[in-house]
This record gives sequence, C-alpha cells and structure tokens, in this order.
Amino acid sequence: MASLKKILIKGGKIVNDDLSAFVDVYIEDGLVKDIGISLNYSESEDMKVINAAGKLVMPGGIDTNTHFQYPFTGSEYLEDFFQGTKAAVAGGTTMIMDFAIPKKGTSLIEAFDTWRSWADPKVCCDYALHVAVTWWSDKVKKEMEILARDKGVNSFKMFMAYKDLYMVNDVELYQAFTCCKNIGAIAQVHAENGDLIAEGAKKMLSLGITGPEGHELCRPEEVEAEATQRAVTIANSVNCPLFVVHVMSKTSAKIIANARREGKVVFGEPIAAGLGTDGTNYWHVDWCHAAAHVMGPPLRPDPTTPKYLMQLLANDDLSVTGTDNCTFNTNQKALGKDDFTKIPNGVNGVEDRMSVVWEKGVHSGIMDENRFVAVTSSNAAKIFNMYPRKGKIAVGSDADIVIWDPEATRTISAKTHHQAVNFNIFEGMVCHGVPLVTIAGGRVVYENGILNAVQGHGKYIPRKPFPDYVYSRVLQRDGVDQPLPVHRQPYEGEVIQLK
Ligand code: URQ
Ligand code: ZN
Repeated sequence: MASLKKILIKGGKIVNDDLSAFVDVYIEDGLVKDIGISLNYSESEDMKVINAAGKLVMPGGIDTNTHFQYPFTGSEYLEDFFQGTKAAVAGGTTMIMDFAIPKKGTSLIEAFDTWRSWADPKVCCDYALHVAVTWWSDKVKKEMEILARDKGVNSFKMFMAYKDLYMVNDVELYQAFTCCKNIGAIAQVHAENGDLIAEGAKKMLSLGITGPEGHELCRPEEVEAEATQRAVTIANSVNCPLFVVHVMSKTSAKIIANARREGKVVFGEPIAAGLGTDGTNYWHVDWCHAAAHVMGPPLRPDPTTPKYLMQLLANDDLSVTGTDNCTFNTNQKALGKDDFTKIPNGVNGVEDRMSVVWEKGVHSGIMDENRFVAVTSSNAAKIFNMYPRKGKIAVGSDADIVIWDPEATRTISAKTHHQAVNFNIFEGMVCHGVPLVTIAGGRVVYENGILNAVQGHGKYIPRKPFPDYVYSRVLQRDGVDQPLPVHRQPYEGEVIQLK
C-alpha cells in the first residue's frame, strides 16, 4: 500500500486555515495534483481510492518542537527518529521540527550534521531542524550565517535557562538576535531565568523538598514571565522576530499577547502538555506519576491555565502548537529520585497533540476547524517559510494530509500509544477527533489503526531565510522607523574642567 503513487480522496470536506469546502483531492507522486467537485479519475491498479464522506480532510500537523534521540547523559535515548515520527503520523502529524543542540564551545554545523545523520535514515515523515545557540563567538556567528545560507536553517533557539549547560546571558542574546535579524532567521527562546532557577533549587533542597513539586516551586510563573518579557525587550531593541517556545503560564502568554497588540513581531507556542494537563500533578503522592510530568518550564498548578492558553491560541494571541516531546522512562526519571534537579526533563505529546487540541479547543467550542488547522499546521508553515508547500491542501502542495473523524473518540493510554515511553501524561483522556488516515509525502502511512511507515521515507525540508509572513513588517520598519539625531547648533559655551 505504501508504494501506491496515486490516491483519490472522495467525498470529504477539505479544511484549510482560510476555507472549508466539499471537494475531492487527487494525489500523484507525492503532490496534490487536483482538487475539485466529484473528480473523475479512472481507477487503476496503482491508485487507492479513499472514501472520506462525513470526514474532514486537513493538512497534516506540523509539530514545531520535538527532541527525538535527545542525547541525555551522553548517548542514551529512548525514542529515535523512527519511533518518534511513527508516533507522529499515528496522531495525524506529518512533519516534525527538531533541535540540533551543540554543547557550549562546540560547532553548530557539526551538531546540525550529527542530527541530520541521525534523522535522515530514520524519519518516516518530513522534518526540519532548528539549531540551538548555546554560546557566543565570531565562529558561532559565521556558522549561523552558513546554516541560514547553505543548510536551510531559518530558526535558532537560545536558552535563557539550564545554567552552565545551555544558558546564554543578555549580551549573548542581543548578539544572537542581531545575527538572526541580519540573516533573516527567527530567534527562538526557552524563556526562564536560569540564575533564579539555580538559586530556587538550592532553597527548595535546603528546605527538605526533594520531590518533583520542588521542580515547580523553584521556577514559578514569574520566573518564566520575567524571561519572556526580557526576550521580547531584547528582540524588539534589534527589530528581530521572536518565537517563544513552550509557553507554559498565563503570565507569559499575556506578555506575548500584549507585545503582539503593541505590534511587536512575536509568536508564542503553547504545547500539548500545557493545553491538556496541569502542574497539580507534581503534588501527586505517587513519585513516578509526579516525576513523569517534569519538564521545563513546568506545567502550572493553576488548573485554569490550559483553558486560558487555548483561548489565547484561538484568538491569535498565541500562534502555533508544538509538544516539546522529549520522553524518558520511569527508570530514567528515577535518576532524580532523591533530588528533583536530577530528574531528566521532558514529556510525551507528539502522537496526541492533534487530538488534545481538537478535544480541548474545537470540541469544547473555543476554536473552529479552520483555526485548528492554523494552529496545528498552517501558521508553523508560514512562520518557518514552508507555506504553501506545507500547511495547506492546494494544487502543488506536498501530499501531507490527515483524514479526520471529528465525531469518533479514543481514549489516550500508554498501553496503546505508539511511543516508546512507559507513561502518558494524558492517560485516560477521552478525545473526540480521531485521525483515520495519515498520508505523508503521498504515501498512506497510517490507516485505521495500522501503521505502514517506512524509515527513511521522510525528507529534510530546507527553509529559506526572510519568510514574508514574519519579515515583511520587520524589513519595512528598518526603512522607516530608524531613530534620527536632532540637528542643533553646536554648544560653544564654557565646559568645566574635570579635576
Ligand atoms: O527544554 C527543552 O527544550 C529540552 C531540552 C528539554 N525538555 C523540556 O523539559 N522542556
Ligand atoms: Zn526548551
């Protein structure tokens, strides 16, 4: 089935971010070739016809934030790029964006090449790489220029947390943002104050708080909010577009919303975890349950947070959804059984993001089906310069499509999910909105519960710099919005002599 070159999807309702319509879709050689009412293609042996009556035909999801094969403690990892992308397509996601993260003092290009060597033979859907900037020098600047010009990277992530590991200071942020602006890239930030976290963690441990609740207590909302505001200020001072990854708190989301209303070019990315569950889990009496939710920034104990983030997502204060999928089994989390600072950070999400956003966003009446497509796919494609190749069902677009049953339900469980991790943070959640068929690159990779994904079938998607969606305002401002000196008569009076 995976080798079929032609697919005709009949009788469904296409949902793009700007329009829904009852039309058929014809796919050939990995591309959408035709769209129209009652398309009439003669059936052949190499054609699959899918009856989508009563179903939605949507652009496959783009998960803007994954960490597959994340090399914690050297080379150990739980989910490689095959396992991760299989879980993605099982959930209706057809493209993932991962992070190449160099250690401080090491080459960004080597990290990029390393991540590509891991991903290329493994991915079963298309992918791209953001690259992290974890230190600063002229060499880093040159490498960013090369990555943007020759390697298809138009987004760089800076960590304001993880002191001594990945964290950069304000001057380094300023320099990295300036470089992003000059090369037409989007600056991404992990927004948390790493110095405050380090001090807070010492304080919690000194109080005898060693369990996962200490993880949230040492980095409350304001620690995320302060860094978010600082990143917005620094980015704005160099007129650089900013993308705040994993927005976890109401306060941080409000800062992004205000910045957007002031006209700043800022985007916020809540994640499935933050939209589907909350930080009360850190107080769970079962250590394994509580530790399974540890991630940075943490989930927030205010139980109204997920709905609030969804509301901001619905009205364009926040822009896209990712997952920060970075999974660890209980025996790996247990590295921190006596000290929460040693619990590896990260949760699942890549498989369940689409269903969680549908359930909590669309089924609950907060957003409509078109906004669902915007926040799960199209906006990511626009921001990262892949639109309309990705994020849209249109003639000429990549055939990355999910056929969605909005009425069916499924119950999320670690017993049935396609991820390698032994815990699912959405365990027991009943979700309306079920992916029936996922088509990635013109191949049926998932159908009615059966995976038919082949490792290496996905492609690396290079992205050009200066995406219009992000940069047209930025570049225009450069031309018209520069401060000018006041022309005065020179002062010719007396000047005191300093002793
Ligand atoms: O912070 C991240 O983005 C990665 C490195 C780890 N995952 C997490 O806890 N958010
Ligand atoms: Zn992060």
